[in-house]
Amino acid sequence: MDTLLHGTKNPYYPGLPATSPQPGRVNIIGAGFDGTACFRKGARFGPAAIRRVAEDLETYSPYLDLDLTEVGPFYDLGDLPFGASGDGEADWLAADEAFAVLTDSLDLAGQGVKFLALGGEHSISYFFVTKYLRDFPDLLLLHLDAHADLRDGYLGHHYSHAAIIRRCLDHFGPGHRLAQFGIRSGTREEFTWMRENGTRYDSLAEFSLFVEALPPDRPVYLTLDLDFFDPAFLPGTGTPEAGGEDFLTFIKIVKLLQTKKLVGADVVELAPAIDPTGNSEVFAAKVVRELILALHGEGTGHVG
Ligand SMILES: [Mn+2]
Repeated sequence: MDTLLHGTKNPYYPGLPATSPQPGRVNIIGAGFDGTACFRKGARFGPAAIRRVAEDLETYSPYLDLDLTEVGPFYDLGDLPFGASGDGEADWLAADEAFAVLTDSLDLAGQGVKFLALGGEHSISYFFVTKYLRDFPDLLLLHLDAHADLRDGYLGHHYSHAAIIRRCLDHFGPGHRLAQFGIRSGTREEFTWMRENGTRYDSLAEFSLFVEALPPDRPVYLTLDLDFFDPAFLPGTGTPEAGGEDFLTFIKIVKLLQTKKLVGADVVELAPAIDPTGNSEVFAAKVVRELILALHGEGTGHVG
C-alpha cells in the first residue's frame, strides 16, 4: 500500500522530497482534511496553500537569526491520504492508519525523527500526538489555540476537531503533561477542568515563566491552531475568535522553545478560501518557517 500521495512541489528550498521519514531531520507532512469541521470548512486546502506561498518567502528569519538554507536538509513527505467516502470519521481513520503504517516501526525518540504536520482541521493532530506520546513517556504537549478542544466528542464525531485535546488526553500516561495558552472559548465545564488541572495559562508572562523553567531535556510537542491568532491578523480559519494573539507574541514563544527540546509540531486550521486577500496563508507559511528553524535544535538548549 502506498502510504503517501506524492507529486507535491517542494515547499521550501532546499526542502527535499522523501518517501519515508528521515532520522535526525525535520519531516514535513500534509494532512488536508476538514470532514468534522462544524462552522466553515476549507482546511483541507491548508497544506497546498502553505506550500504554494512558502516558495516566495525569504529563507532567513531575522527573529531567530537562522536561514533555511543553512540549518541542514529537511524533507517533505507529501500528504497523508484520507479516505474519500464522504463519511468524515471513516475517511479520517484511513489517514490515521496510513500514518501508523508509515511510523509504527519507528522510535521517534531514539531516531530523532521530527514531524512538522500541516493541517487540515485540528483532529489530524491526533495521528501525530498519539505517536509522540507512545515514544516519549515524559512528553509535554503545548497547545496554542483559541479553543479548549476538551469536549468529549462533538456533533456526533468522537474525533471531532472540537474534542481533539480530550482524545489526546485519553492516551496520557503518568509522565505526560498538557499546557495551554491562548484559550478564550469553550464551555464552562472545559474552563473548570482547565482550572482544576492547572493546564491553562492566562497571560504570556505566566506561560513564558513556565516554558523557561522546563528542563532542557524535556521533550516538547507543539500543536498550534492558527485561530490562536486574532482574526484581525489571520481571518482565514474556520472558527475565528476575537481577542487573540499577534505574531510577535508567537515569536516570543518560539524563541523560548528554541532553547528547549522541541521534538515535533503541527500547524492546523488554515482555511485559505475564507480569506480572499490571501494574507492568512502567507502568515501561516511564515509561522511554519519559524517552526522548521526552531525544530532544527538538537534538544540540548542549542540550535544549529
Ligand atoms: Mn481552535
